[in-house]
Amino acid sequence: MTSVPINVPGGAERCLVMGVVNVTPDSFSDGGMWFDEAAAIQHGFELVREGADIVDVGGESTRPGAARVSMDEELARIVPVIRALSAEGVVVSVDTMRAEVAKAAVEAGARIVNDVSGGLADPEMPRVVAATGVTYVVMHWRGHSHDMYSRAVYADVVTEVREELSKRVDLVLAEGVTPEQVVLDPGLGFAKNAEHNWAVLAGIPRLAELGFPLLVGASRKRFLGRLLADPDGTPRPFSRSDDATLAVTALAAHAGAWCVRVHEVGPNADAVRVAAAWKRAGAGT
Ligand code: PMM
Repeated sequence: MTSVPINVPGGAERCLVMGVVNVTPDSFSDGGMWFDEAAAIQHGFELVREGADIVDVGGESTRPGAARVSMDEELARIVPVIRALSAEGVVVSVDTMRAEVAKAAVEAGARIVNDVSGGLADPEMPRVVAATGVTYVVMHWRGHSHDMYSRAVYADVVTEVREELSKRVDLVLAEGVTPEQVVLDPGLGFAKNAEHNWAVLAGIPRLAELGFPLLVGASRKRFLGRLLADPDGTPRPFSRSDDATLAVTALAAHAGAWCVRVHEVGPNADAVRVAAAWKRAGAGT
């Protein structure tokens, strides 16, 4: 089993694009749209046609305030989708915090475990990832969604996210995960308010100093809607914040992100190519 899909086509020259398939009735940005199995599978293939290097399949919403789903429900939602996409050669990542779900997903063909809790929600997760040898996205996380904003307290958010991620890396490596398997993610919006998210984005070069590929998930998040609020303060709905997502994608790719996790793949795939061309020109190649 290959580990970090840095080798997926184009990965060396440009930031990768991870398209999102939320097989949930209640995700923040696309809840309900791909809840039906056939619709989810079709959407995954559509994202690949639009330029996704990776398709991230999740069965549990992590939107602020979300309640947890049972493991059986999570498995039933995602395993058939992962199996169908993987069977056709799609690089699939599974968005889950549960070790047993990760194991079943890898058995169904997933090549990346995207654990928004970075191994904190289920202590078995690093061992399962170590045993399977797949890529492991370790995201910065301070607690489950139902009360994560109470944990959004930082003196220096970039320094603290960096230190906390570094501790998670030490722990997962101690459990047998290899450094080549690890991708880090600062977890935009997870126990972070808008100001924290902007600081984290500006801090990408400092987070990259940890020496691992970085995944950035800004797509359609609330901090973009807040930035683009009407004069009366009404936040821009996520459905009209895709252009702002694109701007973040271009800037994050230029700052050195390894991959961006997005809902609208086509325009973001264009944006990472723009950033790559800009970088190449700057490097004189
Ligand atoms: N964000 C969401 C879900 N999964 N995974 C990673 N690695 N990084 C993220 O930022 C992230 C994630 C929540 O977004 P959605 O519900 O709109 O998909």
